Amino acid sequence: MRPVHYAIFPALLLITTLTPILGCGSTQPPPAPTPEPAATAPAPAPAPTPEPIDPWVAMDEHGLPLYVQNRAGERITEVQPDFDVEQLDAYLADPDSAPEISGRAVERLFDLAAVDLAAGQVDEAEATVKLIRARARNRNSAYAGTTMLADIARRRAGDDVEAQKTAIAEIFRALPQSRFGSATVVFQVFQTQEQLAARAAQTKQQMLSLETASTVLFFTSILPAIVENRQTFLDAIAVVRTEHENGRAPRDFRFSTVDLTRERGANEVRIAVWDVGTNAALFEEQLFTNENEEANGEDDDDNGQADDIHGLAADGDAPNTALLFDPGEEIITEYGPFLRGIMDLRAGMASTEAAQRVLELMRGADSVEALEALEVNLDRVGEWAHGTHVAGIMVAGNPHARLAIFRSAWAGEARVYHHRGPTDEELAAERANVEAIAAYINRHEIKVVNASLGFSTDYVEDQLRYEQDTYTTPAQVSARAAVVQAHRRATWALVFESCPETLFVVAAGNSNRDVVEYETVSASIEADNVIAVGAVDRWGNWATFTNSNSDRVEIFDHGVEVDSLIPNGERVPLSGTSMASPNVANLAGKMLVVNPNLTPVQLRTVIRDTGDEIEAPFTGHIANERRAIARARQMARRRR
Ligand SMILES: [Ca+2]
Ligand SMILES: [Ca+2]
Repeated sequence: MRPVHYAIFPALLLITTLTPILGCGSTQPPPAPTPEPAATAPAPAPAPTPEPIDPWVAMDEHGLPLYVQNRAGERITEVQPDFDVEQLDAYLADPDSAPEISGRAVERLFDLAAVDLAAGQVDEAEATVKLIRARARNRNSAYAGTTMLADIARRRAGDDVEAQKTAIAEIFRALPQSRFGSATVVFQVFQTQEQLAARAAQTKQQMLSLETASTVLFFTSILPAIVENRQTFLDAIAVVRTEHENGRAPRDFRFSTVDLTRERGANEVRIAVWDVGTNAALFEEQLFTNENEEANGEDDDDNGQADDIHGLAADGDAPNTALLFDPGEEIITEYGPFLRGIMDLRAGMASTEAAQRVLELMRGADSVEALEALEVNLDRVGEWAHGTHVAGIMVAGNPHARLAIFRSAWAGEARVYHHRGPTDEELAAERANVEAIAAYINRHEIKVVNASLGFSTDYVEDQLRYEQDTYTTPAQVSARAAVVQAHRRATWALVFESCPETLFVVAAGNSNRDVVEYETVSASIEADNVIAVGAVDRWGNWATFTNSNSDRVEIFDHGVEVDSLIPNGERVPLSGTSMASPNVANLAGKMLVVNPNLTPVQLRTVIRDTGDEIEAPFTGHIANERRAIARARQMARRRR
């Protein structure tokens, strides 16, 4: 089945879930920071006469799978020419004969498996999932497709419910415990047929394309059988969960942390959180302060920014003193208690208690309108809390850090760009905001910046498909999304290049994808002063949601249920690469406290070289604070 956290919560896919992007540019250097790319919106369609027929109407129970099957086959050839679709039967019979499969080809193979399953061809569907598990380049995919395998097992078990339960449990038992929670997602999320119908209807508001058609297929032909037998699945899951609880727990990874509170002769280090808003009041003791600026509405230090005392609010209209996004008292009161569950769901972890409470809430929203209104409000709460949580992780155990805050409201796309893409004017405004932040970083010599935000072409495409008055074909959607993404890529490359003395620590993203294949911005941008950070769970394995790439994502840190502050001063454990990244930024800040002369390249090299290697089948290193800080001290002594 498709990566569920991607398919299930399109509107919850925020900056914390860097959804993937189009094309494959692994060997291309990031484009030079140039002026605006030629952003040509496709010409609007001529006024149609007579009234055009909605293409979705032709997609009945026969048309839809046929459409998906044909398009998916074509797409595989397009995205991975060395995967010969004509040879699919041979690959299914002998997975070792297939080439390693790219992420985009995996997505489309899941489409083909869904078509088979919808037609009752369980053997073919099963073989396809097994091919993916064996040959997907992304090692997290070695555990993919559990939902589909479980439903196949149920179908084969016949009509006896006990036999079905036993068969399903067998599938879940085969998973490592660390994969269990995410594999059970789909059974936890969808609870009524009305919900499925609402999702399908929502998708049909978008343009017909392979992506939207396969989503509708999923909601109309795969999930109804699962929802119908939901209790059987839940019972089977409960059996395996009990076995886990009673069995020997896998050993926790020991994350190394260092507290510099008692450090003698410590140097102050300036760091910054670049996010969707942070409650500065919680960090009063250690805020960076621009001494040449006062809160008087005027630009006292003559840098073009009024009242930029503790940072910049780069969202176009908020004053620089409003560093926290405020969704309003009412929304915080009503939806604040759901924060942890919101973040769990964004990371695809639906089986937690917190996520279950959100899902309970969503169960009540069985119309498209109700669902969307709810999701927007949940998103707002996520944005209210996100930056503060990240900042809390950045400064933990380091009272010598001085924190500057950058607030970028445009990064929270689900709120700002809901069912539409950014206009050229908005992209230009983003660029101007980002340039102002880069100038601030240089002017005030900020040494470490954490950016737990990112952009993907796929996400932009998904929103553009709602703009059917402007974009009338999938090719037009792709072309416009590519322009948007190229613009943002150039923007971030410009930041990295223009601040060479600063280390940027960026989140790899939560889409369980390869950042290079999907051209995730900014994690896929290669620059000496950037570290892209992936997330590991408590056991030190790749988190089920983490993005990856064996070259570009070398460093991982704890990113599942990481405890930190939210704006009202409470502490809440949240999950995402957004939480892993500030753990590494925290370490870089501490290294500069003991050795202020380290360059961004030295910081990056030491963090990588002193890390703990992650066990196969995964790649990369987990940052080790104790060893990295010891090495930083050693290098300072050598210098003396
Ligand atoms: Ca100023
Ligand atoms: Ca002022």
